[in-house]
Amino acid sequence: MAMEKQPPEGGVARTPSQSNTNKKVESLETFRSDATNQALTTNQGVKIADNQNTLRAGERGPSLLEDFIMREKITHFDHERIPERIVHARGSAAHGVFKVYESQAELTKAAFLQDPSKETPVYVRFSTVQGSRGSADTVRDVRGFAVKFYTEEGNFDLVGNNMPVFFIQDAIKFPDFVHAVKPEPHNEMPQGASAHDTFWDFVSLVPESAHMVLWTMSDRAIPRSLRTMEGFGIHTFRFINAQGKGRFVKFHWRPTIGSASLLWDEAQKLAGKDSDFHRRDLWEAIDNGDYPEWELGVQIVEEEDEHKFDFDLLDPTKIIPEELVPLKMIGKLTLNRNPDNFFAETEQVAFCPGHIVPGIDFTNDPLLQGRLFSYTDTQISRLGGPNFHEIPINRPLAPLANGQRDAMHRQTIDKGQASYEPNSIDGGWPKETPPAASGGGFESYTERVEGSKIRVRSPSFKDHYSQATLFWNSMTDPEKDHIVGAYSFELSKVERKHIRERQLGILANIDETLAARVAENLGLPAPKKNADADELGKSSVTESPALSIVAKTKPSIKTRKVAILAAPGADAASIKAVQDALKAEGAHAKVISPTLGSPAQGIEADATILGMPSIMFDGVIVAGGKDSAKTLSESGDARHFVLEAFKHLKAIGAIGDGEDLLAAAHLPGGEEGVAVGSDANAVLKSFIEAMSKHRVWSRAQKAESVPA
Ligand code: HDE
Repeated sequence: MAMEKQPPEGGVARTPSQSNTNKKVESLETFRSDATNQALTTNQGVKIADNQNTLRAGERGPSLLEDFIMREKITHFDHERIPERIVHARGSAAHGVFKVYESQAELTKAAFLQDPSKETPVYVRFSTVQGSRGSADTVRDVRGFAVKFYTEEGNFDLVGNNMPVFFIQDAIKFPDFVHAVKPEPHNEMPQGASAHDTFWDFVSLVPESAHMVLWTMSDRAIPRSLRTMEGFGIHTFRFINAQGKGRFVKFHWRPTIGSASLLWDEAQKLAGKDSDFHRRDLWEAIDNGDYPEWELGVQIVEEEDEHKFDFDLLDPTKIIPEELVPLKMIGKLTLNRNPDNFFAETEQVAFCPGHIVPGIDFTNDPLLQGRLFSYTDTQISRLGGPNFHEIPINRPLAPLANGQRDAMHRQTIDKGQASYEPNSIDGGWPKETPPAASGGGFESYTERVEGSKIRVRSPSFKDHYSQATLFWNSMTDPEKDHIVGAYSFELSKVERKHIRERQLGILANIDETLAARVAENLGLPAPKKNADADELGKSSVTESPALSIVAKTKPSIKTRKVAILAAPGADAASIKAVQDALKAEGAHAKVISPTLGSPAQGIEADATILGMPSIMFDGVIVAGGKDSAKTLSESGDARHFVLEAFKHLKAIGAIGDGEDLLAAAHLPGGEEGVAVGSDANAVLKSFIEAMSKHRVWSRAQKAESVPA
């Protein structure tokens, strides 16, 4: 029998300092089941002799109710699914570790932020928001970026997104927002997309959404990879140090390989050709040893500076521009292990913004305050009761003991008679731990609060446009074009004209040129800014390069994917040269051929042209060899492959006769980002240089006329 016994849990006296990374791994290992060399059994441990046939009365007779083996198997199967998450249903996750660069004792007493030699285990789940569990990865949507730190002082969940702001300011609006963005209730369409009437109806009526909607219409909503996304805690939190001093903090995750996005055309095609595109990319990167990494950055604001900004720190629709408060990088997150079982780990992991540890605390952000309630509540119906913390992936590394008992699916066998505190029967255990500079019990930060019991929005939350304008002004030209394209695409799908017009009004309050460009595509008159829009507030920062992805591109091709197009008769030497050069740069090359088999001596095709189209790669190189070039030039699929790569602004290279394919596809040589020639090394040099910029932006206008 494969299952192992549960370890003892409640009431075990262990000191907090005992734990380390290995313990988490060990504690999870205790629950892992490996059926190697195990007999097939029922859930009661009875060995099964026949797993092929139901017990029946006679060879051709009816099945018998007494067949406990068949009934147990089918009953369990009937209940395999649990409710998917109401939002963020589609997700992928991985194990990893977090290490702080140096002690952050001045800022916080949180134990996992003190010692640079210590590794804290983490489990990180990325997700889309709108679509159901089986929806496509590359839809236009916000991405969840949820990190569970298994610290020695208990679990800390940083449940963030890949955008630093949110659609609404108050938690009470969340069900409205989610009902509007989810597929429409009458026909359950569209899946995984916000391009429909109810979403735009809601956001055009709720101007506080303007800033975040602009982010979702930007390239941030179609990341190239989960590994190239930034992450944000969004809300302002607090750090508290050992002396009890509190400071405000915003959390940021920055990918070390830099940020990159898809183009909208690629994202849409990928949704059909590989709906697991992001999930696969994350899995393969970890499998290949290309461990994804992010730096943790913090923006710190002293308490006395709380009111010095032109926005409210408690307003989750605002960023703190880095020009006002720079990012301080304090540590690194590395994802280094794929899960063993999707359901047990990724589907059952339960995050909650309320899971914090001493040294970290909340603020009064009204969105955060509502979230503190919602997440535990949702787990109760999703995971079947209040014992979800006992599921292996959710168990803290820190020892736990309390008087909580029973309930659905309780696994712990609590010893002793006293499930209350104080008690004199079990020696008074478990007992409170007074707060202390380190290792003490959790103590909420003391904050003076006074006011009337009222339902109002603070007037300091009323500026809905100036940071949206800041975002728009900080975009490069191609990014602005993409934003115009995204609003135009989405609003063109909205059936009700009055909704399109109302949203254009919001855009005019952000930027009249933006509104005019979208209006033109919708065949509507360009609206003017509302007379009072500027009265609502002004941003002291008017441009912030940190908000642009293109402006921050890191020149590297590390972990990027390159297709080497080759047909039978290809030149093996040039293929080998390409493979070696790309490997040396940390990129991955795949040989793509019209059919599987061997296009050149000693070279095997990794995939077919139709099986792995150009949208799955960051660049394409056509191998040399006369026969190969002839076959490729005559193939519509091969011509489409390079045309599409050209349209998507990817680096293209052709060695020797390989250039014939570019000519057959009517791709002129000498274009920026198109390297051709008989010297493989020279071609590779320019190819690598072009690909390290991720895309050849200067080609954008020309690419528009390419029909691929
Ligand atoms: Fe969530 N959110 N949320 N959210 N959220 C959930 O919890 C909720 C918000 C975020 O990978 C749910 O376990 C409310 C902001 C992520 O498992 C639910 C409000 C941010 C994930 C819930 C918000 C997030 C969730 C659904 C407004 C970024 C996926 C399933 C007050 C800072 C975590 C679940 C994972 C999931 C409620 C707004 C991020 C229903 C009420 C803002 C990354 O509890």
